[in-house]
Amino acid sequence: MVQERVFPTFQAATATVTKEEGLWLYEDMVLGRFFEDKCAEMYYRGKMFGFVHLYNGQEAVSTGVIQAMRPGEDYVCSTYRDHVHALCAGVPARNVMAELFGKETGCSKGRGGSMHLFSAEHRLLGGYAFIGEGIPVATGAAFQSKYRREAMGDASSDQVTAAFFGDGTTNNGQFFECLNMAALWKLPILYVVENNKWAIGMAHERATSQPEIYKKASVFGMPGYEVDGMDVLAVRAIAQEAVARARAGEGPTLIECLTYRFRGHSLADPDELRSKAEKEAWFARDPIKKLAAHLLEQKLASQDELKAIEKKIQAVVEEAVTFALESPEPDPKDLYKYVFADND
Ligand SMILES: Cc1ncc(C[n+]2csc(CCOP(=O)(O)OP(=O)(O)O)c2C)c(N)n1
Ligand SMILES: [Mg+2]
Repeated sequence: MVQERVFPTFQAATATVTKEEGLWLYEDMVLGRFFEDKCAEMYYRGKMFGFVHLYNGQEAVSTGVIQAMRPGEDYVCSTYRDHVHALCAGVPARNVMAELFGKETGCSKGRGGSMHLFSAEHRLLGGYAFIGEGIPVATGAAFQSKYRREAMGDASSDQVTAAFFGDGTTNNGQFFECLNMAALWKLPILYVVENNKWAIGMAHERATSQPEIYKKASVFGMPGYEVDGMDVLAVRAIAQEAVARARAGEGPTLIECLTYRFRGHSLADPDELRSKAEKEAWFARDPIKKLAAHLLEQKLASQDELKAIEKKIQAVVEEAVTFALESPEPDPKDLYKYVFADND
């Protein structure tokens, strides 16, 4: 039995969060949760095809990082577990849902599906089915921001990139190669590890010689942090510092968020390998409940305000389903459309 890691402590009371920010963080996480619960329902009703990987439990990571950036302007690069990153980046729920249904109105025009969400407009660089595939793409995006600014003299090119990926992925080569280059060239990027302890059915400690991933930053001369990934205020505080450093030209940061997925690896996974005790311990750390408790305790929100947000988001998700159901399928005559960059 492997010992649970001791969480770094974060004094939530010291986090300066205004009422407006607190409610926005809450709304953003509730959107992620409700959207995904609806995905599960729709998947089991046969409305989606292929693999669907949900993010339930990990919402504080996506919200904490992306809301510390300039969503829609800065770049976000995801994995196959990409729905919530897309929503946080500002892709409308209806276009994400339509994509999952394979419809023409989806953000990837119905050609991508769950694992390949993309939106140039929202600077979402994509979901990627191969693990680690997004890391070099994100590193390239960070390079172009710097190159435009420094080599081409475009002062407005100050965008920061966030690359999200899992614990298992940090054992792949791209992780090491890209961290090396990003540190060498001081690229404006956040490498965000969603350490949910598992890579499908492989426990992190069984596959990784040094399970404390943030420590790997030091060999590249890069700052590395571990953070309670179930606490959106803690994640946001670390991300704000990293974004400020990146924007100031001081280079990349590795952030290891300790988190947990509340469901199986994908909706096709019976989730029989993780113990009941482990799951229950992590369910008790639900990031949405944690933020709600903080907002209530600090008198930044009332129960009624939180309920009103939930009601509003429920309607957004219902509307997304109606939109997706009523949207047309791609036309077979357009099979070769969007294959090359000149079709948009
Ligand atoms: C290059 C590559 N190798 C293997 C796989 C099969 N695979 C899919 S998900 C996964 C585990 C990834 O775990 P982690 O990085 O921890 O992400 P999580 O699913 O926990 O978010 C693996 C090995 C893949 N998709 N791509
Ligand atoms: Mg994992």
